[in-house]
Amino acid sequence: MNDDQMIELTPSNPPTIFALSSAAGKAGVSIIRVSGAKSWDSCATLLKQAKLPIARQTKLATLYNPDTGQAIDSAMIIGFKAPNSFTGEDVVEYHCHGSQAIIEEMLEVLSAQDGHRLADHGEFTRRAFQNGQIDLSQAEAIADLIDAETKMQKEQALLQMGGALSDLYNDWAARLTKALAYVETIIDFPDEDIPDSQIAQAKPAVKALNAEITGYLNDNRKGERLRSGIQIALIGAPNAGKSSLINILAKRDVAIVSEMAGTTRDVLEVHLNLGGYPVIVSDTAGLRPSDIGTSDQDKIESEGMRRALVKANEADIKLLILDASNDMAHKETLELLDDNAVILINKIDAIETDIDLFHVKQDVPSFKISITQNLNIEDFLDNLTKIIAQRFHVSRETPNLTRNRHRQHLNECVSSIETALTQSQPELMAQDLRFAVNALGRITGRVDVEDLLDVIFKDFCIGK
Ligand SMILES: Nc1nc2c(ncn2[C@@H]2O[C@H](COP(=O)(O)OP(=O)(O)OP(=O)(O)O)[C@@H](O)[C@H]2O)c(=O)[nH]1
Ligand SMILES: [Mg+2]
Repeated sequence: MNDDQMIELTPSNPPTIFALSSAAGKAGVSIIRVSGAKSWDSCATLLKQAKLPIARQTKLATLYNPDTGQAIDSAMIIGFKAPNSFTGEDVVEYHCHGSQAIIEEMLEVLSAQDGHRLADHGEFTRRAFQNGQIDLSQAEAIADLIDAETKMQKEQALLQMGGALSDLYNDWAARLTKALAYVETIIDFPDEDIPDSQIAQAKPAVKALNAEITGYLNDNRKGERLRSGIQIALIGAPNAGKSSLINILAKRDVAIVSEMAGTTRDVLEVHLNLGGYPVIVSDTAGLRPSDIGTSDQDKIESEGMRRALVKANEADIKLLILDASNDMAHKETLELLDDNAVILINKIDAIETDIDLFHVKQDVPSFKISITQNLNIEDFLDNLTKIIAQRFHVSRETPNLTRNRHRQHLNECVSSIETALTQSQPELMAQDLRFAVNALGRITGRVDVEDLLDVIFKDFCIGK
């Protein structure tokens, strides 16, 4: 675009944007997307004499470089008329052969077209939001869907993109607005025959809603965990078999295994897909009594143990590994027993008689395995997947909160509701309820969020 083609960047006259929307590099097909008021004009230029495609119908045609008159490619073209497109604007997509030369020439030709410029990160999705095609939580879900590496990450993103979280937030906002309207009636008609107890009557619905939102907030961040990976820490005495287990899980020798106690010193992480759930398994240093000595080696081991304990505390699931052939009641390991623990009794091949778990809380899931002899490993993994599925499942009925941004606004909402509930003056209660509704509106973008947009869309790729 040269200077005399520069167009004003106002919301009413946004430039037409274009980008390679499929992945860069050689491919069977590459898709170049153009969105904006002039997208059909550039299509006419590229088609030369040929007729434009009918909206929403594909057309196979030769695309020409208007400068050279030479063919660029034979491509499939599909066009959309505003507002019936992803961005809500006129859109034309070119499905070209996925060659570097074709992509480069297409982008070069498009950049020379009147009012066209290369799209910024996430700009197509941003326009879809700004044109009311989707709300902000749906826009975020598009980024998650593209980033999804496992089935459950994909399901969570798909539900959110389909509006599961939007519906939830909008329902909460509608219920709050109803309560607000009720309180405002009291303000608007102070002289009418509305008893003071009316304000008391508005409170139960607001209280119930507060409890519901708080319930969602106390969800152990399972939606965020699903996005980033569920943390599983392998914890146990030296030589219990932690590194042997991580190697089996990773299906490769990621960690050194040896009969020398204290082999692992640092935390080693492996990313896995367990039954569709993304998990990050950490191998850690074996735990021993803390007064192990003051030599340099002891200091390194102490630091390893400190890191192991940090991992254990951060983990969503702690796999406490006990050695059936050695100290089954290993104190430092069993001290970490809590609701997040799963017990693994390893090396059952090395003992003659069966063992019981008299020293362990009954309600903690426990499994007896032998890693080296491959005994019960599959059964253990199936059950571990079930435990994960139970805690991190994805459902439309109770969609997971997936971002800290949502959580922050929900916390603002809850604190405004709590203040509202303490107010005896209807005016003050109404004001707090309005704050609470606005906090919800900022999640979906119904309330002014211009300041948030740059932050939200900067993580998107160009072309999304
Ligand atoms: N008999 C038997 N030996 C096992 C089993 N699993 C692991 N081992 C052996 O136990 C020893 C210690 O295994 P590692 O996996 O290095 O143990 P670790 O818990 O990582 O030990 P540290 O890194 O020192 O904390 C190795 O010699 C393994 O081959 C098992 O199921 N049965
Ligand atoms: Mg180890």
